Parts: sequence; structure tokens; C-alpha cells
Amino acid sequence: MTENDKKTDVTKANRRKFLTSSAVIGTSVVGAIACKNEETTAPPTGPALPTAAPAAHGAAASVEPGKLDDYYGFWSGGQSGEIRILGLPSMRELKRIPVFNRDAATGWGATDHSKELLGGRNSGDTHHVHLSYTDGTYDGRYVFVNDKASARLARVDIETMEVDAITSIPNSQGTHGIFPQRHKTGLVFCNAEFRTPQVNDGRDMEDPTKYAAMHTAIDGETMEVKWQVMVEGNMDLAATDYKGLYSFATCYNSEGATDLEGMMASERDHLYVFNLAKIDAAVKAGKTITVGDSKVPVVDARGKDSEFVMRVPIPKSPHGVNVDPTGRYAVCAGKLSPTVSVVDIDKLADAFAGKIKPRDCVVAEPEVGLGPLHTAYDGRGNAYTSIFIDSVVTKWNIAKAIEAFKSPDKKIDPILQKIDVHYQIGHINASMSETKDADGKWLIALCKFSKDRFLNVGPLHPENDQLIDISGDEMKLVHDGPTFPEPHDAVIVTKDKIHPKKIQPRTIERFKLYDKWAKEDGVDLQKDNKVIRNGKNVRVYITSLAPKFGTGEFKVKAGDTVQVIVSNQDNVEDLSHGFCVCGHDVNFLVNAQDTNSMTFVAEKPGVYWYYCPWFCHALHLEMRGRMIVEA
Ligand code: RUQ
Ligand code: CUA
Repeated sequence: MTENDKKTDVTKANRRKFLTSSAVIGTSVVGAIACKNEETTAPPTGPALPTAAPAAHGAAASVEPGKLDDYYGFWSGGQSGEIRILGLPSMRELKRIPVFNRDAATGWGATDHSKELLGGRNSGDTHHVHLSYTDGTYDGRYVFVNDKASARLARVDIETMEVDAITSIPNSQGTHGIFPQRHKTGLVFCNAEFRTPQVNDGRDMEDPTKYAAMHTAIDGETMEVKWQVMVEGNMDLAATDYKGLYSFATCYNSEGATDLEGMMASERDHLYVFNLAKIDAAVKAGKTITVGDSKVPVVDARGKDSEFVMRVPIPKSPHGVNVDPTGRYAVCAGKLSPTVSVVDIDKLADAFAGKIKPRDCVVAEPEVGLGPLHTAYDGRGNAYTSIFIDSVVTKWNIAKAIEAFKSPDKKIDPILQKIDVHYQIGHINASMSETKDADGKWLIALCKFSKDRFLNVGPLHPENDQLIDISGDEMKLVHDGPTFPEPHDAVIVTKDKIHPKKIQPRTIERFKLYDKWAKEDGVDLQKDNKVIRNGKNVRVYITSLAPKFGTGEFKVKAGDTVQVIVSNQDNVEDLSHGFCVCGHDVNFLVNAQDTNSMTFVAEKPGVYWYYCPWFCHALHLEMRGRMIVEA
């Protein structure tokens, strides 16, 4: 061993110690090695490294090679338009699910099926991912995600981890906060952040007082838009209670302004509370209007509080609204006020009935720091609020905050701890925090800036998703996770809730397409390799079985529109093939037992090799054939 090798070895050993739990360090052998290494390694020169503490509850943030994580993390991908799946606590990225984006690896956005779902768009902006619920906890069926850019809601089927539906939301721009009902897979609520003329066809453009925004309910089972409620203000984040009585939307622009100064003018904006039973009754009774070309029933609830909508005053330009795991409190983060406002959901009925004022539903308003945005929970009565301007997470106790609000003279301090995060945190979430099963193990801080935390990679830096251990009395930062821009939000789900299939089920909706074509052409998808011509449209059916395609060549004519339909006969876990045609922008994935297809024009005569782009076999490179385009 050279001196250098030894150094690397020692560093490695130290790193291990650094990442291993105190419980393991405590055992004699590892402990001895660690101690020895401590003596022989000189501390690094330069600025002191930020240290990460081992987890207090004895489960380390590192997961050994070959070991599985305890949690699935579902991350939105922001302007990348995708969803990402991470394992926690390791923070290993396991998968990316293309949603609103064009993804070259899988062909998403270019395959026939995905193109149809996306309706010709190639981009989107995913902010909020939430899973479907039953009885207040995740039921392992669907993931929902918004597209802020084009007002859409997409659904991912957890069995296949593939988008199975996309719904366009009428009369909406900037669809931002979304939240599903929690008592069952019922409605998913979607907030329009941007007020627009209703109808937006050229009328009322210069008169923003006429602009309005829609709170939209989409059926989580059918993905149909059920109804909309039109309000005068904008709507930012969304939440639901646990009983199916209410949905919520924060409003930061009650002023109805179109510029920054105007939007910040009022000291208080509000939380919209939507009374679902009343809205449902109005829709059933036909006491609705329609707006523009849309047939969706709209309840017009602009202006004043009514049986449909109530406005709970909240200081100042509130952003996040998060309901605690008991279902009792909705916590609204002030953003431009250093406070969070705790709304007692049990009081809302009295406020709707006019027995108390809407503001009387606020039962606590602790000062948590400058720029509070979102709140997560540990299931032990504590809340964790992300504080953007201060770059901290503030841990506070809900009961103490209520006590302090009730009896200001007692000088009760509900703030338990603040921890620095790096830097400018946006969303925050904790393991199972958005369910009644919040388990108080891990907290994730989605920091918008990483600054000096990682190697310089040019003008665009990664973001920094930091993992914080909240299992003990004190929060401890245990991991820095660089992410490609720009995840907004994440939910952390225990692994026993998520059961994807390992082989493609051929019964899902998408297969109706392929079965229809196959029937028309008298083809058995899983057996036949056939070219079916219909004028200038040619369908090419191809099978794949490692390491061969079912056919080594097919012929078409220059100018033909070619649809290649590939069915993978392999029935082995993870034995994916793909289909790529040189020079034609055709490249897509076909998983084990899957079928997938893409359509293109074969413009020029010549020989074009097609090949399998997924490394599937020792003879993967030989897995290819010729498309012969005749003049
Ligand atoms: S937002 S940083 Cu799009 Cu969820 Cu709060
Ligand atoms: Cu099939 Cu590579």
C-alpha cells in the first residue's frame, strides 16, 4: 500500500464512521478501527466541513449496498415536467416518471399512447404530488400531480408507475395547489393561481376587477372534472380535511392586483374554505352556470362569504396550508408575515352558520421566523415549518401555540428548535406527514439554493434536498441531496403502502389501443411479425425476445407513414427492450410483456438499421434489423 492508498483507506473508513449509526460505532471492532483512524487522520485544511449527525434513533441515514430503503419518496420535478421516486432515508434516486415532458429514454411524449394523452404538448411544470387516500392514509393506488403551465392534472397508476390519465382543467391558468380527499379516493381539488377573464376570449382584458379563478374538483377515479367554484381572488396551495367536509385554498392576492406591489398591499389575505356538501347540493340542484365552451357546472361564489365559501383572514399573503395528522388543524404559513395561523377545523361549521366570525377559527398564531412557507408534522403534536428568508426549519408545538394564544400573559413559548438549512427552503415534508399515520422519523427540506454545498457545475447549480432526522427531541441534519431543477414538493410514504407490478399487466387501459389495431389487422400481438399496408399507412408488428427481434427486416416505401408496434415476449423481471430507428427520431421502451408503439414518416429511400437500445443480453448489440425504404 502506498501512502496515498493508505490515506484514501483511512478517509473511507472515517467516512463510514461518519455515516454509520452510533449503535454500530459502539460495537468493539468497528469502534476500535474508528478510534484508530481518528488518531491517524489529519483534519482537512480549509474551512470546517459542515458535519452531519448520526441519527438518534439508531437507524442511520445511510443504507448499506444491497439493502432496501424504508420509504418511497415521491418528488415533483418542477419545470422538468416529471415525477421522481427516491428511496429514503438513502435519498437514492430510483426512477423518473415522465409526465408532461418528452422523455427520450422511454419515448414518452412521442409514443402513440403518450402523445394522445399529452395532446401535442411537450412540457409542463409539476409542483405538487399527492397519493390517493382511503381512511386518512395512502391506499397505494394513484399518484396525482399538477401542471401549473397548462392547467392539467395527471394521474400515475402505482401498479405500473406510469401516467394513465391526464385531465385538462377548463377556464384556469396556473393550476398550482392540488389535494385529494382523504376519507376515500374521491375528489382531487385543483387551485387556479392566476385570475383571468371568465370567459378568456378577448373580453375584459383591461379590467382585472372582472378576473376570477376556479377551484376545480376532479373525480380521482374517472378523472372527470365534476364541478368548479369561481372566486374573486387567486388561489395558491390546497388542502383537504380528513372527513370529506371541506377543501382549502390560500389566497395571497385578495387585492386582485396584477403587479407585485398591489399583491402585497393588504395586511391580511385569507384562507378560502369550501363547504363541499353545499357545493354538491347546488350542483345537483342545477344552481350553477357554465363558462365559455366548458360544460362543467360552476358555482359562482365571488365576492362575499356564503354557504359555499368562507374567507378566514390570514396575515399576510399566506402560502402553504397543511392539515395536521389529527385532522383538527389547518396551518397557514404567512409568507410575508413571520407567523403561521392555526385554523381549528372543528370551528368552521359554526362560522359557516354565522355563530362565530371566520377569524374566530384561528386559535393560534405563533411567530416562527421570516418567510414561513409550509408545515410538516411528526404525529407527536409538533409542527415543522419551512422558513424561506431565514433559511431555517422551525419546530414548534401545536398545543403550546394554542395555549400561548389563549393566555398571552403566561408568556408560553411554543418554539422548540430552529435548525439551519442550506439554503432558502421551500417545501418541507415528513414521513407520512400528510396522513393520520405520521410517524415522526424523517423530515425533508427542499432547499431552492445549494450555493457552496456541492462542486461547482457551472452557472446552474443543483438544488439541495436535505434529510433531517426528527425521531429524537432535536432535529438533526443527516444528508445533503443535490437535485436537478426543480422539485417543489415531495411526500414520504412507508414502503408497505406501495406495491408496483414487476411484469407489465396487459389489462390496463393503454392495451385497448393495441388490441384494437391488432383486431383490425388480424394480428396476434404476442406472436406475429407482420407488415400491414393500408394505402400509405403501414403498420409494422414486431415481437422481441432477447436477443432478437421477431423479424430482421421490413420493407416500406418512401413517404409512407410507418407505425411500429413492438410487443416484448420476454417474461423475465426487468428484461426490457426498446426500438430505435437510425435517423428517424424513433426510440422507445418496451418492458417485459409490454407493447408500445410509435408513428413516423419514412421519408428517404435507403437502408436504416433499427436496434434495441436497452442492454438486454450478451448479444444485445446484435439485436437489430433493417428497415428498407424503397423508392
Ligand atoms: S409552492 S415553495 Cu409551487 Cu408548492 Cu411552496
Ligand atoms: Cu434487447 Cu437490447
